[in-house]
Amino acid sequence: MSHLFIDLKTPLTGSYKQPTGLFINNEWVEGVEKKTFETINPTTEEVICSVCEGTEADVDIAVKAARKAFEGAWHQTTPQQRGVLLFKLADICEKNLDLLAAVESLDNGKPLMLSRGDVGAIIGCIRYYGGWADKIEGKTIDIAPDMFSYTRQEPIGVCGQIIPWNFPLLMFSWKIGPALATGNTIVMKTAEQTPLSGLLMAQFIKEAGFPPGVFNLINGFGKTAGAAISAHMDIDKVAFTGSTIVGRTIMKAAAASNLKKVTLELGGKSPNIVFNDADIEQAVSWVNFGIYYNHGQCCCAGSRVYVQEGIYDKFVAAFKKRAEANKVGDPFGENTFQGPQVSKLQFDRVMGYIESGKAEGATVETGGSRLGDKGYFIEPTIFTNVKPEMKIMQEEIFGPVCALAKFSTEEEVLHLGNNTSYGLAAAVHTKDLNTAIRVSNALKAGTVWVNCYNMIHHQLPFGGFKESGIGRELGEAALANYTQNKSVSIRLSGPLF
Ligand code: TXE
Repeated sequence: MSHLFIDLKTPLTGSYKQPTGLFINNEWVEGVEKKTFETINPTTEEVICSVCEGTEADVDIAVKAARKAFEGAWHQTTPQQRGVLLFKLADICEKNLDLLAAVESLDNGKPLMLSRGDVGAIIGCIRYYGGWADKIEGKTIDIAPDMFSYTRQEPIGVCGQIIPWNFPLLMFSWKIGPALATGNTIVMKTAEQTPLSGLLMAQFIKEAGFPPGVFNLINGFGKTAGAAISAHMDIDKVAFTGSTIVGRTIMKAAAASNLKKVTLELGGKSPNIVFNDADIEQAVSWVNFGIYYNHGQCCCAGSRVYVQEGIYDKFVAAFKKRAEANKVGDPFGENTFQGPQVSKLQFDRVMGYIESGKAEGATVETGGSRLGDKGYFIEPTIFTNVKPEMKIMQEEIFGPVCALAKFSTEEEVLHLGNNTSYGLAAAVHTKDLNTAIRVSNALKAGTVWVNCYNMIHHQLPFGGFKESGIGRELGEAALANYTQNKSVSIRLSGPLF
């Protein structure tokens, strides 16, 4: 299997062994069709390496391994042992923090300081769900004197998990944590743009001592491996994070196959609202962080900014200055805040939105162009005078592009904020507690931040209202996605009726 590892280098850690195979039944294998695909460094536009490509036949083999583990070794494992394995995995991630962060930055383009934050977050998430493993409890329910009834929270079975490229490691941990804690087995597909960090995680899962077949990883494309997961007759549940359009496809495939359970975490166009009484300096920092964090490639990015008329001019001037101070460049460079977009396709998409904003008559306050001529870098861009019907105010751009508009009343901004098919996140900036609570309650979003942004935490449920998704990840809420209730009723001795 040595040909399924190659020597790669990162500027932070020097050389290391990168797995490139598919990970099935705790073994590294080539795909049945012996295909490979390249992963590109978005900073240099050069090929980093090739990895094996899995297709439908590989998904099928992985599902068989996952089914066997689910019925066998994993079923025999106690809840506490499952927790201990997750703690071990978190410890291994902690030991390899620099490597995981560097590989993430290499493959995805996110600055090292953000990758380090992501690795810290995955360690927290995996430990959190390790803690839940032996705390999944049913109830006894008294229905009649001669009956004894109780409920069990049982695992669902083999879970398909399809994840995107914007937070490869973080999405990995959000998916495996609750699934493994509750006793399920997994066939995961990572995103074709960013396969490398997931492969390291598979290696660490084996090192932690998880039995064969509990976790299986397929590198591959959506239309082949991803579609095979969502249509598979022996996968009991599919969890997906990605675009709304693919989310619909997955639901259709689930409905047309075995009605597997579906949870979806999809796109957003989140409103970030700044009232006249906000602390302007603070609000500017959070609005900047809300849209430019991870280069705008966040499902919950605060991409629609509404500023009240009393502070509008002052806010726009300060925000422009702040955005222009963001350091854009090499992810491994010191203090870099924004790296390249993940791929040529995403770069072109975002540039297309910038062109549409210009063509529709919005004002480019700053940015609006490519940065440099190598790597998929885009200037932090602010559009003002953006009308509600413009594409840049309506659609998810998924890049460092902020659409900003003025409002006068609370009623008006609530209408504007909620006037979207999405409902993932929202934020409000104000010093008035009444306004903060009233507006938070009225915003139709799964998460609302007050005087901050992007404050996601593994203890708090995260997910979408409306077309932003189905189900909640993180927190205790995520356990519900991976367990099913069984009611058991025992008739005690006594007369029959
Ligand atoms: O997403 P896709 P893309 C949004 C964002 C972005 C747009 C397109 O607006 O600009 O989506 O990005 C797999 N069956 N988000 O094209 O295609 C795919 O291989 C099964 C928001 O990259 O949805 C990858 O693993 N799976 C988002 C995953 O789906 C399929 C994060 C996501 O890719 C499939 C990413 C199919 N038919 C993009 N087609 C978020 N919510 O954070 C693709 N995939």
